[in-house]
Amino acid sequence: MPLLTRSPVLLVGLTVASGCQGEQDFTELSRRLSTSLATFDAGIVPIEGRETLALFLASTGSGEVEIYDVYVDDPENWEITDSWKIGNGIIDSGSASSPAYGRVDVLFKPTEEAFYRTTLTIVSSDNEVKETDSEGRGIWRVVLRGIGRDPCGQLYPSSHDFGPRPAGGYFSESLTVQNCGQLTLTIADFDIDGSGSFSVQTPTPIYVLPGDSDQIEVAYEPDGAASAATATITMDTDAPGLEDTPIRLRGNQCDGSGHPGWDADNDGWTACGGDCDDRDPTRSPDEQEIPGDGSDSDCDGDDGGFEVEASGAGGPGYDIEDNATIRSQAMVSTCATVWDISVGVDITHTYVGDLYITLYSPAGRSVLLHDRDGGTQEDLSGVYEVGNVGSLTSAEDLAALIGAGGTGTWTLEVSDAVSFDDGQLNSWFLVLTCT
Ligand SMILES: [Ca+2]
Ligand SMILES: [Ca+2]
Ligand SMILES: [Ca+2]
Ligand SMILES: [Ca+2]
Repeated sequence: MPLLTRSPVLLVGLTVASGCQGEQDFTELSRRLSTSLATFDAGIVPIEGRETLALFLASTGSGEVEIYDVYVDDPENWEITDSWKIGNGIIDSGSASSPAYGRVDVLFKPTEEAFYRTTLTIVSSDNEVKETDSEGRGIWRVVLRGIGRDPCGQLYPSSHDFGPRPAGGYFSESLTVQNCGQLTLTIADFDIDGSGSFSVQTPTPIYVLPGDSDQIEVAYEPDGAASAATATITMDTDAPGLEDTPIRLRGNQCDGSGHPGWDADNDGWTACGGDCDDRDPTRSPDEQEIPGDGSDSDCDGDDGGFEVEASGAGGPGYDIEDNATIRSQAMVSTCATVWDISVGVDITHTYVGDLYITLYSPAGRSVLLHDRDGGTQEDLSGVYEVGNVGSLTSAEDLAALIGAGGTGTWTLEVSDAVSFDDGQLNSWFLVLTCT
């Protein structure tokens, strides 16, 4: 007996047992239901994914509790499973220190990126809870929360140009996938559209944890012809951002390429991107054109400038007499700047060593073409050119006339400085390259 009195559990048990039996006809049993939390979090769940929330229902009264119904305000995103119906929804009696448990499993199924919140209501035979429905049944409410998110992935770079590559080689490049979200992202597969010379070497599936990154290795194996190749790789992934970011690859394709391999002379222009001479860094669209130099410096397809021809009078009336000077004029209507010049003369004379020939430009410059050279040679016919590359050699270089204006009157002056021999200026002409 003293043992019994020192055992509170047993005492309570005895008391309850005797009380119940004695009062059951006129006193209702205590039916009490509760949950451990007022709010349950499902956490972050992928769109179209699902997460199970387990809510334990504690029965702590002296009577069993019957669950009549469990429902949520938002059944589209929160699905109540039938778990609570096990045992016909009846949870045994319990006590505060030793509850009996029932369970409600709820599936959280977010359909879009959003914060979700719903109220879960449990209708039961709980007779101690404050809220009851119109039929006097106990109402217990808890809040369910969850977040719907898409996995987030970023790819960089999203394109790669392998540049000019020899056939038969193997070239690879690593691209980085960064998980930019709070969910694990999955790349299930790759789909390659384009040249079969490209492949993805990284095996699938690829899982990238939040905050982590992973490498995707893409390879290029140029075929025998090493001809231009392109491909677009799309990813089968649960990260919409990645799904919308195709990987674009190219190899041996100069057109539109910025790959340095196509710029052999390092002038910043590729052979297909506007460099008309990829062996010469002084020729590119960046260069200034020098008209008339025989070179298309700015790669626009021509040497620059335009040619102007003009001729002066000659023949009868243009006799070259002893110790006398004659002048003949040629008119040039448009030549802002002279970039190149050649002068043709046709003179009959029995001793050209008597002659001085000078050309005057409208800009006030002059060049001595003939300085009593040639001695006993008869006649003078040919062309003077800049740099003395013409059939006639000038005493002073015609280059002195370059860079100055050419519009206006050009004058050829012929002087015979010695007696005895004479002749005639038959004709002369100018060919100018102008801008
Ligand atoms: Ca170049
Ligand atoms: Ca070049
Ligand atoms: Ca040009
Ligand atoms: Ca040029």
